[in-house]
Amino acid sequence: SDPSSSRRGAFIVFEGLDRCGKSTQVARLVERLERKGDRARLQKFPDRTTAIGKMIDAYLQSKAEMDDHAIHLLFSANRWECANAIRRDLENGITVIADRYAFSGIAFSAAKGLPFDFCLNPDKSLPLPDLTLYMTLSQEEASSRSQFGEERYETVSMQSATRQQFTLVAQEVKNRHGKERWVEVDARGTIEEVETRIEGIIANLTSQGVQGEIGKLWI
Ligand code: NYM
Ligand code: MG
Repeated sequence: SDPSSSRRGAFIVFEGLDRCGKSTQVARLVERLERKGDRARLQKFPDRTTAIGKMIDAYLQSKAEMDDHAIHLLFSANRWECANAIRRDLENGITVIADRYAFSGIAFSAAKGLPFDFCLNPDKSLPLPDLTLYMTLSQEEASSRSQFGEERYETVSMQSATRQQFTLVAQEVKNRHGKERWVEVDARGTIEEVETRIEGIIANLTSQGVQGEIGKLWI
């Protein structure tokens, strides 16, 4: 019996407020893993390419209006339509790196005033991330980055309310799934500096994979 055969790919999620550098880091990470010969896949949320994703995209660009509950459920549905592919890839030994996940779903919707439990419930039993990296940056720095303010939610007041909700989400993850699954990363500094921090945190997960079954979120 070869113990390595029971290992699966790691499911790693990047979270944070808008313009904290997530997408840049996620893209560089997947590229770096592929260059090393590791199998890795980037999963963006929202995935704007699907039918549901196109509705979300129109909402975020203020080309469509929608009830807060309805758009919340669409963000969740957008994860559910990708859930089987994530599970399959992890089981096939592929590292899945997600740019946002259910944690953004709760934080942004709860920041608008929806009840926390309502925000959490639709994502129950989605694939559980093995690790979430929460990238932190002051609002002054995030606001000064190019393109801040382009989309819905990119206002200082909304980001500040979402930041508060993210602390509650972090607590919920640590309570329900263990402290080790949520790690904060300082997103200040150059792209290379942040990249080095991230690399140090995830090196073992990406090179060795994970033992054990894929967990279920919030279960
Ligand atoms: N967002 C993202 C939500 O409000 N709920 C969700 O479930 C997800 C995944 O969409 N401001 C928000 C956060 C962002 C916006 O994301 C678009 P991005 O990463 O800028 O494409
Ligand atoms: Mg954005």
